Amino acid sequence: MRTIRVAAAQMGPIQKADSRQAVVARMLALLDQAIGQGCDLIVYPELTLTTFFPRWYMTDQAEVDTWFERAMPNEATRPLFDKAVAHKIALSLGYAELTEDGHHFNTQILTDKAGTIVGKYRKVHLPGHAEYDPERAFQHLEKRYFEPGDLGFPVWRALGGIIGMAVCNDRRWPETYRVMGLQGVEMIVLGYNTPSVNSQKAEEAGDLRMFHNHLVVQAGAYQNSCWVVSVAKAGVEDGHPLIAGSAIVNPDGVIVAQAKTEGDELIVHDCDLDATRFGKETIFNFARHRRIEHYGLITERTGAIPPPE
Ligand code: CDT
Repeated sequence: MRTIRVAAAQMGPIQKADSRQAVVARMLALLDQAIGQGCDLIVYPELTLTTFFPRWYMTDQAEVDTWFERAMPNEATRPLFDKAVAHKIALSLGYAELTEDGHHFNTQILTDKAGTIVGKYRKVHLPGHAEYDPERAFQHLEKRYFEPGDLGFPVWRALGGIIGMAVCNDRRWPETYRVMGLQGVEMIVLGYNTPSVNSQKAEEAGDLRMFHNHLVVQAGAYQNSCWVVSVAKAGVEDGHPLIAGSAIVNPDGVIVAQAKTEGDELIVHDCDLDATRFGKETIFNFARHRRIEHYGLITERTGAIPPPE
């Protein structure tokens, strides 16, 4: 058995007015719980340190940049890294990254147990729109504030296994999992901020949105025979509700732990990485069964083109 004891650290809502320090205090409380339960890794959600600011339309780039981190760790997050190092627990968290040369990414990082950042992922599938959209019930301006990730879908040898990352909307795309699956990924950690309401379809049921949330991570886990740790920022942020439902999914696609609340909540599971072997060596033995001669359209074509009438 190669077991990683994982803590999925669901965060409740973060209001616009909340400081980074106040958020980190909440993260530290969850970290304390994870340490108390002997966890190897704690995973926090997408844009953990702030409210989901892409719902707000901004025209002043200086204001936009206040939501971004110029370094990681930085003054606000240093206590988190220090505590994690002191207790030998690895961290993964999402934040808005502003690079030294002025690029903006929706980023997730992975540290080892010594606090060294061993992996960085930048969100590839940016949902939403770039300009103010009066037709929507509320805005989702990720295409305005972020550039698409420029690092692909790498995986890293860490914590005795092969680990990859994704961010929110990435989880809805099978390509995300498969590119990591083709590198032998054994655990994918990801975070999300998913509105409880469809801004373009008010009648869409909340139950359906939760069904889709779980459907995609369960399918990704099963079809690539890997663990998926899927962590929400949840609850009502300045009047805007986000779904909860953080889950740890096993390589059979079964949810083995799930959050019960819409607040700060830790769920923990012992994930045996050797449990990924059976699926990878049988039904999803890629080398044996994949037929890449028929998959060309996946990378040649972006949008769907139906055949002529
Ligand atoms: N944060 C994020 O990627 N949220 C999306 C909602 C997109 S609605 C325009 C998600 O896939 O959950």
